[in-house]
Amino acid sequence: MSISALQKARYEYKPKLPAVLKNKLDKVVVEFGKPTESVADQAELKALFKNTYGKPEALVVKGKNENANKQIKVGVILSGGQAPGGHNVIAGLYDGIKAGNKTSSLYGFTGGPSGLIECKYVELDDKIIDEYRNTGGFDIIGSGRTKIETDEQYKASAETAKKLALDAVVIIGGDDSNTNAALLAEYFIENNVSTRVIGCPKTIDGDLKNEFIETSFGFDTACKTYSELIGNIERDANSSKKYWHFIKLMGRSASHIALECELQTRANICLISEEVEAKKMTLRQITDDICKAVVKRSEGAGNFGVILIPEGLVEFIPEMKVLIAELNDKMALKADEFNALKDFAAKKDWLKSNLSAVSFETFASLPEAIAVQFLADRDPHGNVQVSRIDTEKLLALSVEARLAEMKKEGTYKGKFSSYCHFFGYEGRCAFPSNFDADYCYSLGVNAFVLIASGVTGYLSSVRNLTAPADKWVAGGIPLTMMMNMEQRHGSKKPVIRKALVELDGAPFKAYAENREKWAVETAYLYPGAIQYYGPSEVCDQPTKTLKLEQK
Ligand code: FBP
Repeated sequence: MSISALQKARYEYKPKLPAVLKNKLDKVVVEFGKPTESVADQAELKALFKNTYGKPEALVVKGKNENANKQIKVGVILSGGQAPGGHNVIAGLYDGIKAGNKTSSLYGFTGGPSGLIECKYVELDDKIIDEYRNTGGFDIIGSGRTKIETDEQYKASAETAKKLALDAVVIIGGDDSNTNAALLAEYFIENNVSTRVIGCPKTIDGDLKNEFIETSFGFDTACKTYSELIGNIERDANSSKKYWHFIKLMGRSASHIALECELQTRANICLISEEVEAKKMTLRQITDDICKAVVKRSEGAGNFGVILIPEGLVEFIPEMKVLIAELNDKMALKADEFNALKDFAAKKDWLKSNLSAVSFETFASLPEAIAVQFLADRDPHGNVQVSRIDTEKLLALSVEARLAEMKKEGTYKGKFSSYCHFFGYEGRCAFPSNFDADYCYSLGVNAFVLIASGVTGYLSSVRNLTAPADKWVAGGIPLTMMMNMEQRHGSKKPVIRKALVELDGAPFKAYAENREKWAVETAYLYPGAIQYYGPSEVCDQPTKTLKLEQK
């Protein structure tokens, strides 16, 4: 196999670990804290998770662990969208398992959760693991978005667990996948399956976080990759001074990626979905705000600029939010009827009699090319696939139309020419930054410690992440602690609550304090490419979001 020079060098990189995980793993145990409660809907969740609700927090500390050297069998699943560092979680888990007992086995379920359901797996060995250390991607075993939700799927998962005599399954995933991990842990206990279930917090979106999960892995690398590209575009825009760039950034509902990239690059405008929702801003108001900045810059800096747009924005614009919620419900409840409709015209007709008048009006006001995207297939969790809606184009068209009106009115004299970009897939499989490489490897080793401690229904947690890795704190957080009840597929379901951008949080405030200046002046920052080798202040820094949150 031919490999790049960087890949070869990254194979040799030794991820940094928290001090406690550098001990021999039979010399660490977990210490339990107080029982926990879910973030909301305690009674409903307690009833649904009879065996796993309310478990105590776990902290990894020094101590003698007699179980660490037992021979065990563990299965691992990569679930959902790719995030840099997934391979290192598996490498850390593998190294932990083998350090405990060389005859223990790690099975990688292929293609995501469906691998567990269909019992499709590969046994991971030194050769496979060594080929993927410190590399991006999920190609070691592949990923998938199958949700384990039907009785048959639960039964099949239990059969696989029993057939392979698994001591544990580790699910590496985001909020939805870890919700699945919680349900599976409960199902296994309820059905006398001894396999334990441990989750790992993955998602570039950065929305799986709380007091104990400071960040999900992949967010750091993805944001740094996008910020490099945004910085390059800013320099290009500032050189030619003739284009406005509308850049949509992945992140699903949460605007964490857009906000982090804004702090790293100081683009002229960064829309924050959570603020749009809080201020109930309509598409027209958002358009007017952008136009104000375009006009001001046309009178000073020039006819150019850069705008960052979180991919979930449409879901937060009040009229669009109502429309999407109605579409989600109707498309789920009358799926057969909807799926039988032949073309867009037939679907529009059907919507006229199935949506409220207001929502139908909103739908009809969208350019057809964009309206079609609102009707695309939902993901297996029932969410609209926001990455498929060209919000950046919707905004660019809307701004262009408004500026044309303003020109007629004589309130705008500049020239407006726009380019649209969408950065998402570009950042999900980058070589993990040192931060993500270290964090992920630690999460993997820590997952083994949790397994060896006999817990189930826990999320591997490594925190104190703005300190040097040596000072990171390892532990486990009960999955039910992060859950509440939400409307999904037309009914209420237990789910891990998404952490959206907090408008009174330090990262948003850092932007809000500067945004008027950054909109009008050209205050761009050019972060450049991720550096893997060199001084620590260049190579090992966590995100600005994390630093501001932990100040
Ligand atoms: P996860 O939530 O599974 O981590 O996925 C994150 C994400 O990259 C989102 O930012 C994006 O909306 C979505 O995946 C795209 O999904 P897909 O990979 O199926 O196109």
